[in-house]
Amino acid sequence: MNLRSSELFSRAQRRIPGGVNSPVRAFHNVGGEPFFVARAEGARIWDVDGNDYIDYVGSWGPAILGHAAKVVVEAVRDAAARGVSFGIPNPFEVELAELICHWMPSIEKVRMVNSGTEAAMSCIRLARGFTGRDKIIKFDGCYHGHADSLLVKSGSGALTHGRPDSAGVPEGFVELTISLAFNHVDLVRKAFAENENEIAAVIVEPIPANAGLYFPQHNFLSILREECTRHGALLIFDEVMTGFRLARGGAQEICGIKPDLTVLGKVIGGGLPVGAFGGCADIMDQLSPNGPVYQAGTLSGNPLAMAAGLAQLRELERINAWTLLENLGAQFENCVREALRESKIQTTFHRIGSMFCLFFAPGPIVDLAGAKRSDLKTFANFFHASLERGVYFPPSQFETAFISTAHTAADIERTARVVSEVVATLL
Ligand code: KE4
Repeated sequence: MNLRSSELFSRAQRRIPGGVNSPVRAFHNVGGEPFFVARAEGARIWDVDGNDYIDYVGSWGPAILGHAAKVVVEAVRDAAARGVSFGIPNPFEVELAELICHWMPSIEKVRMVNSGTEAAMSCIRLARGFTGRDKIIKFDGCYHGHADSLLVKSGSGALTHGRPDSAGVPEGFVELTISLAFNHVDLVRKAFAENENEIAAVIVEPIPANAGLYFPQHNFLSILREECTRHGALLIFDEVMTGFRLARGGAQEICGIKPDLTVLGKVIGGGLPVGAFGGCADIMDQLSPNGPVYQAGTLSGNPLAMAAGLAQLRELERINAWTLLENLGAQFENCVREALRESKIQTTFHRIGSMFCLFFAPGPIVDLAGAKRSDLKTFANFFHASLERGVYFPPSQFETAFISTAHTAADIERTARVVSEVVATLL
């Protein structure tokens, strides 16, 4: 038993709901108590009990360069010495906005906020204000943060804790949100037909990664694009996880589809609290102060977060991180598939770039229903056995793991050995 973490957790539970500031950290999906981190560097984290782990959570995505990346730490240190918050326009905001618009051409204007939740929530309000319509379509298992209108059949922690529809969300809010099975084109067409001229937007994770990781099938995303255009609804890509990770231009660069609005977060803040949303100028100009859609934030465009995000994104480009991440991801996939080859356990391994998920369920898995076939008890045993061997995967079957540019071939080979050892114990 890790005494220090356990002591901290019992204290935390007295003053913090569930002992955590975000539910998925509580290990409820895998059982046991969370460890407390002492420090992290590169692909490694050290807990307060003296254990160290190869980290495949990476702060749930932001640590794409690994932890405590030199360029990010120095940028934050330099910015902090000149003041940590102003509430006044600062040059970093302009530089980051210009970089985002350059890398993601569908974004002509962008507004900074402080989390992915805030970005998605604001995007929905903007879509409703721009179209004058109230209803939105989302997809079962996709997670867009915890704004009321989006906590309907959500993924990530809501799914992990078996409450995809949260308490406290008024029925009236939920009635305006239509949640459909991902990859089911017929349901999308039916929803538009039954709600003609009422759908403000379709919001989607282009690569769903909050119910584990699975992929759009048979031109699903291009059909969403066509249907939105045909019916005068806005297409919103939630790229909080995929943005600037899967490619310099995110998932939309890979699939070649131009959404009307994009939600961003995680990587663009270098680990500091940042979200953003952007898109066509004529839509974004509906936002206050020039337009009628109100949205604001004391810490939006905070100089430290902007400096961290700029440093991280510029470093990604300098080292051509996307090629490195694809190579590391491909090596990881080869090693893990080899490790699983002899196993009798039913697993389905999905990877795209530096994002991966090992389902303890038979394939194919193309939507939430498929992900929910997973054997959660076997996943929990896999998680803990891997942790005991120094490998930290996300503490939920309904999450996606991340490789950073700080992971080495040796880390990956060691991880594959651990996976091979662990699955042999799972019979
Ligand atoms: P935040 O409010 O947590 O910054 O972002 C919400 C969000 C929006 N959209 C997507 C696609 C997301 O994945 C997220 C947040 N991701 C989860 C991990 N699956 C955050 C982890 C947590 O809730 O602690």
